[in-house]
Amino acid sequence: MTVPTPDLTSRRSFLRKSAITAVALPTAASLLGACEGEAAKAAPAAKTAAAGSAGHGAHGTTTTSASATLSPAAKAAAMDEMHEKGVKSFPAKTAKWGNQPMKPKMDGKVKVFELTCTKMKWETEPGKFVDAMAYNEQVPGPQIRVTEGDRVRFVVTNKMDESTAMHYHGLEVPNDQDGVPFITQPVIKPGETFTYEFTVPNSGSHMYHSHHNAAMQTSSGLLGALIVDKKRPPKIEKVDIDYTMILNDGSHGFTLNGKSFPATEPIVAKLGQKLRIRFMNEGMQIHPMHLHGMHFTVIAKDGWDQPAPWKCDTLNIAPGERWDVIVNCNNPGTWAFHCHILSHAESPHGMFGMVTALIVQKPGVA
Ligand SMILES: [Cu+2]
Repeated sequence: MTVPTPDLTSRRSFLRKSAITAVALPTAASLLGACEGEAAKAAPAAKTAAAGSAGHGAHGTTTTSASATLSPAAKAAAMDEMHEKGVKSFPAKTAKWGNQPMKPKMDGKVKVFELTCTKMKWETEPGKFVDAMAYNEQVPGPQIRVTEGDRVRFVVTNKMDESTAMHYHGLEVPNDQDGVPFITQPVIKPGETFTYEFTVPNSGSHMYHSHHNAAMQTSSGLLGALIVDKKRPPKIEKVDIDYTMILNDGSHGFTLNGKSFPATEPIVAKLGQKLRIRFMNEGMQIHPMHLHGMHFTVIAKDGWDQPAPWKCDTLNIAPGERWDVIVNCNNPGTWAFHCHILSHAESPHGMFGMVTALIVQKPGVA
């Protein structure tokens, strides 16, 4: 995928060049500490923020003997260089994507989804491997898409060393299929398989996730999108691009679909296309998602149609919520798209975490 190079100001470029020639600037990373190499760029900030500190401002404040002697202009240039390096590396390559569409096996008219839970390492950004719990070795788990009225069966096998259970968040299933240990079912112990089966009752953007030791299991990756199409979708739902964005904020740091900037996935649209975004928050914090250059038209909350579509450019996604929005991609360019709790998106070392871009391509661009 080709991504247009972001438009950097000539002033920043001048500062960087002049600092390098005038004061023989060492690498920005060595000056501000901690950031050796491509991989470590945003990791310290993400780690700090994930640990519950304010995040922003926690890094880059350590004065080394080298940086103490720098002029203010050189310090500014060093900071700019790190920010530029992060942006230029977007979208950075990592080992594997989660949230991949899953095709069911058919048993007569029943759609069967087999999901296996394992512990594994997951690369959230280049070189940063975190401890994950995953369905079918994906974080988020495979994207499951069915239609209202479908008969579905979920066969969940636990190959982890702790128990689990699976809940269908947003679906109005029969009580004994709700997936809450000791309320509606026993736990699925290590080595066991549990089968859920029901007729999909309501449409919309929903989720499946662990409901056992969930603050740990869900933040570690036992989650996925469960999209239920209407039998007869209304005109407003006829779109060119249907994109699901799952937010998370636990032990993996601040992630969009299991990845942190600059390893997040850009959304690429052609000028004039209609884009649907399904926001889903599987984390434990709120995330006001903000798109530059174009507004959202909000059409559904938690899978339920809004009485009338309404417009905004910053939409707060609380834990457990799903919001469906339409974006008319009528403004060409590469547009920043990020959480507006800024400590979830940027540190003195540059952008990290919940940042991606919507790229609206002019006609003729491949
Ligand atoms: Cu946020």
